[in-house]
Amino acid sequence: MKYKAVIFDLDGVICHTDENHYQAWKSVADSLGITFDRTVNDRLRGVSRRESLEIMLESHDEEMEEAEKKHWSDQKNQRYRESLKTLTPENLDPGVTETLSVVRKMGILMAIGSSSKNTKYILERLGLADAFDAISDGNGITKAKPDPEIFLRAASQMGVQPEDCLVVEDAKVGIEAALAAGMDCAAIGDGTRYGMAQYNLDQITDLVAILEQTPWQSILKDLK
Ligand code: B16
Ligand code: MG
Repeated sequence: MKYKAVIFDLDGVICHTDENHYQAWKSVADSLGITFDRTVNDRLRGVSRRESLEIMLESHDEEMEEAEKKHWSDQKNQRYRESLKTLTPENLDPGVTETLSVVRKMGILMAIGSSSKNTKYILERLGLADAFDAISDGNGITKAKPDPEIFLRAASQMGVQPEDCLVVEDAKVGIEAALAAGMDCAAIGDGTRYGMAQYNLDQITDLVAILEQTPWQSILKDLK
């Protein structure tokens, strides 16, 4: 096997909570009278909550005090958490369940590498609390994506080298973080627009064919 471990991003890869993030930011933007659309939202993918607020405020005319920034950042999280209450294992795409099960059977380690501080709560709601060998999330990190810290921490928790890991990401900053960590990356969704990752996935189940490649097959592919 070319890879010993797969590190999955959470929002936008394992589940559709990227849409919940969008709706929560949209509702905060509406409260503030700020224009906010899906194009701006794509810039928030993988970015920390605080940095997301700063990006959203780019089109706000008035300067905002620190205390007010904290208030709106907390508001966004409250509205986001409220929307997560309806999340159940039924919300998992069958392709995700199938992929996790096949990768597990292949003997490849699996981790989550997410910027979100809500990672563990979401995994619990989806019935995936024990599905991964390591969880590296937005809690306790010093630098968010595109810094490689989240992914390097996941590799270290699994006891594997960065070059043995494949990251699955939907965010530009997430792909940058994977490459900066010295890992290969498979982009999915919005992430496929940037032409930066080693692989582009049409759907999560496409991952299996990549993992089944022997090192020799991948050398041939690189030569083509
Ligand atoms: P939270 P990922 C990221 O998760 C989201 O893509 C990004 O939109 C969000 O701002 C960030 O988590 C922080 O999330 O507010 O829940 O701590 O894509 O890295 O799994
Ligand atoms: Mg994501």
